[in-house]
Amino acid sequence: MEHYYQPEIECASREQIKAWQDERLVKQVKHVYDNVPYYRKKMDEKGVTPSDIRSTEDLHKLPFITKEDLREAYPYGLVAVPLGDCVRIQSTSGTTGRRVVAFYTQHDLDLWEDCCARAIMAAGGTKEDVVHVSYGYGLFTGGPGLNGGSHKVGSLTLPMSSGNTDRQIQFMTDLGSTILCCTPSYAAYLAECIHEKGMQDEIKLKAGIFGAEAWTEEMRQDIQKSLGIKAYDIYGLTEISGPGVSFECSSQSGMHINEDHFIAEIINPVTGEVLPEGEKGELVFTSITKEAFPLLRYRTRDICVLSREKCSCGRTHVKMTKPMGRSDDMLIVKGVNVFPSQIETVLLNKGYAANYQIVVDRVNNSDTIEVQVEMTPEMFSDSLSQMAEREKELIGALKAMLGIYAKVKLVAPKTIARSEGKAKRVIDKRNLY
Ligand code: DLL
Repeated sequence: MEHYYQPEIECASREQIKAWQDERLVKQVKHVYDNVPYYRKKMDEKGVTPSDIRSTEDLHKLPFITKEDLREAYPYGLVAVPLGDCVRIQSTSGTTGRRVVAFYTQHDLDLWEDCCARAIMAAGGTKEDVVHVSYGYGLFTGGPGLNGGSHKVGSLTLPMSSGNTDRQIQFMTDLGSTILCCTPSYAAYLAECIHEKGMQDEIKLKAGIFGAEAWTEEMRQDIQKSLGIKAYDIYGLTEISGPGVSFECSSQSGMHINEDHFIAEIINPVTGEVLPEGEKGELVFTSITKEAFPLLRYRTRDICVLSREKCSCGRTHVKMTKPMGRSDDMLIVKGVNVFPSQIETVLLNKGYAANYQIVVDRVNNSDTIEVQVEMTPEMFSDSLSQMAEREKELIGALKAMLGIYAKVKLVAPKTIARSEGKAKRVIDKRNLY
């Protein structure tokens, strides 16, 4: 067994996991209270002191941290160690005006890379593998995280970063990449290009570790089929470290959360009330081992369900479902909650690829939603009446899924821009905020 599969941790008993969490939580709350005046004020306002937190049962007493807090405390307000002890900064792209800057000590980087190493090993990675990392490098956590994890596993690491698809394919075939790490939308695009070049028999990939954006089960099946691999999901967020907060194992049925480092809760996003296991709600994380940027009860906005059911892989850490959308990315169209993942499910079930864009607008005080979908090359040769028939069929299927009318516009193959990082699926023109 390789070093970074850590059965003594990953398959520990629930009692052992709880004991680790209790002990680390108490220490972490004190660390934050003593060193982060911003959070100390929040605790004081709520009348909570570190001595009130004796175990995970007391977690609910602590105040939440939200993206708004991060913005208010930007850039250094939540750092819990002297800046001289920090060795790295990572950041989100900030495309929604919400740049997040996270800080790491060397110890934090080590633990983060351990988490990514676990993810790679859970996808079958060993030191014999060639790990092809096509997540962006730089401020984005995807490249650096998987790169560090791959080193820890001892795999030969290809730090490709994103972009230059021809070069990606060239390296992949020349060097015999066996594990591909990138966003699922980029994996789908790479697969498309590999098939176009007729090079599918020249690639040696056996697995992919795909995350950083929502993707459906249907998209997994498509990617697995077109690349001839097993596709594993990986989840994480900059605020809590980056990729590897949770990852899929061989059972491909939800992602194990690294519970020795992160305590997960599910809350009602409206009331903040903690929900029992098995209920759908917003995921909240408390990082119990981080030194530089330890967030307590951080509201991720990701909606999912937790499950402690026995996993066939033997790991005992709690599993989270794929995020079913974000509470803040959820579209409300004509008063109805619409998640882009619901639309993707319909499209893939109907034989389309995951190349689509959702355009929401408001005309005469009424919301409109249009789904632009790329036809496959085979469909493109359809007659106009066949196309009209296809649009009608999709409108019906979308209505059944969403409960509202969505206009459908079929567009020619390759007209929707491909992404090398996270795909931009939604254009909301309503300016509601
Ligand atoms: O996306 C970290 C990451 C990199 C994860 C590479 C996996 C692989 P951020 O840019 O801070 O960090 O974005 C975090 O992306 O709150 C989710 O909404 C979304 N997200 C991340 N992984 C998944 C996933 C990285 N597997 C935000 N499925 C999170 C669905 C995901 N959404």
